[in-house]
Amino acid sequence: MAPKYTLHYFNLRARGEISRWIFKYAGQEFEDKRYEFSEWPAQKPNAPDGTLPWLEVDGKKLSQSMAIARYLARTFKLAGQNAWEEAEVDALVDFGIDAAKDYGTWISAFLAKDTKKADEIKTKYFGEGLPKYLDGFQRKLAANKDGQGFFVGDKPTWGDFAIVILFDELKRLNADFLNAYPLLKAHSDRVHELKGIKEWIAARPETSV
Ligand SMILES: N[C@@H](CCC(=O)N[C@@H](CS)C(=O)NCC(=O)O)C(=O)O
Repeated sequence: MAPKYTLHYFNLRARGEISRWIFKYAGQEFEDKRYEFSEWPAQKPNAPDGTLPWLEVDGKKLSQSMAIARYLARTFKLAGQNAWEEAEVDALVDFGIDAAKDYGTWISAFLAKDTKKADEIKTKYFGEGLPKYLDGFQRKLAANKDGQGFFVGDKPTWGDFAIVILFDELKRLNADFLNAYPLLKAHSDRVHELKGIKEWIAARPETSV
């Protein structure tokens, strides 16, 4: 019998969204369990690391968003076709985490309602911090099939999902930031059109992050 999957997370995209895209692209049923912040204190003791997200697979519990996404990607053949491709995908995902570092700083300043500081960090991020990563992403993409396909190999991987999800979040702050990167922009469009992903983007709950 197929395993039963439940993804426990807040009602946010944030650290839960890569795993949701993997399920949707794989056409795998799962329970998308979303907690309100007020429900969390009572739920916290059930989470293996005391944090969200966590994944339940037939009663077994797995914590840590990236371990969960990597496990699902391996399970549904979205992690790369061999050990080298898997490593390239992991490197791509980690590069995405590096690229997002200052974004987290911006969010913290914003949540602390220090809007002046948030604006300063945001301007610096899009003007100085992010471009070197965008150059790097475009270089990686261009090195595979002239940038006309996906980042690694000849089909989508969870690395493509991780980067497009990051870019979608950044677009909410600065709609035009990909204009100078036509290959990356076309890649995002390609991923958004994938079966399962397109329907999910249209149907998912609207949330702040
Ligand atoms: N490294 C962990 C971080 C998990 C994390 O900090 N989750 C936040 C929500 S995004 C959380 O659980 N906050 C509530 C708490 O720590 O009690 C992961 O990637 O899963």
